[in-house]
Amino acid sequence: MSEYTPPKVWKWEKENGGQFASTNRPIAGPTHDKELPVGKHSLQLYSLATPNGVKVTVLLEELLALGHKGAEYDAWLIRIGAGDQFGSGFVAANPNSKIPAMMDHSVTPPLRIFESGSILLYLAEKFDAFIPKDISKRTECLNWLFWQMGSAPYLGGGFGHFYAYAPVKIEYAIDRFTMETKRQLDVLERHLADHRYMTGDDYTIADIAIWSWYGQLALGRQYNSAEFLDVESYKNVQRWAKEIDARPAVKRGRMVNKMNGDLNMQLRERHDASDFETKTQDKLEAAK
Ligand SMILES: N[C@@H](CCC(=O)N[C@@H](CS)C(=O)NCC(=O)O)C(=O)O
Repeated sequence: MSEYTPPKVWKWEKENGGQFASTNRPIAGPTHDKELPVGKHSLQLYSLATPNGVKVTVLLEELLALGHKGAEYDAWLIRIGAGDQFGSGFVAANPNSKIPAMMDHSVTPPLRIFESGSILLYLAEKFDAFIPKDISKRTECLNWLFWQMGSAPYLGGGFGHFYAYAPVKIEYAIDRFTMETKRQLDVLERHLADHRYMTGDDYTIADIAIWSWYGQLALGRQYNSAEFLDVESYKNVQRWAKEIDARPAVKRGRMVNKMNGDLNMQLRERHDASDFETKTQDKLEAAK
């Protein structure tokens, strides 16, 4: 391994290489003026179908499936590879410049909600759904929701980054984050051995948050790493991940703001429930 001696003061002198290098900056704030579009519904989502984005669209589709008409939403595409998250309108909605961000226009002035965990909690409380009422179950739901928020950066920013995206394969970094990712999968494996869902019998925002990252990892959809991590060996995680994956609202939620994969699974923007039938990318391209 080549040695690197850090200078006394770090300076931003070059792109660090690897995927996403062009959007990485050591400073916050907007890079350009651009207002966010606003559609017809109260809830306006600005996102992309990464695991953090999918959490929110799955919950919105679940709320709609339960009959909560107020959960109708417009989902606008934020192309993070193109730097849309640094537009002035997006930064006003989320000063952290990361998807997902949401605006609720049903309150005056419109309310901004950022951080996917905060958005899940906001929607669950707003519609009184997918969050237990009983204090002990509710606390357990929030325990696992915050567990996901604190743990996934080791999976995504650690394991995913060094295994799949970094310009060089560094054994030390891959070992360290593989160890942690497998430990986290084992935390879930042990818990799900005697719980159908994360908080027991009820499917909650904790499942939605954790499934989007760890469920999809177990189903082989992240970083081309299924064999490397031996995801099949986590039997309870597999059972839980497949059960959630089969929910129609989860299938719809995965399609929203999706930019890659099968064209019939990409609904790049969603403004109406009928868009799933008429505006997937295969149909839009066939109509050109
Ligand atoms: N803790 C944040 C993380 C959000 C996040 O990391 N979003 C990524 C995509 S999954 C992003 O927008 N990256 C763009 C960038 O870093 O410039 C949340 O859960 O909302």
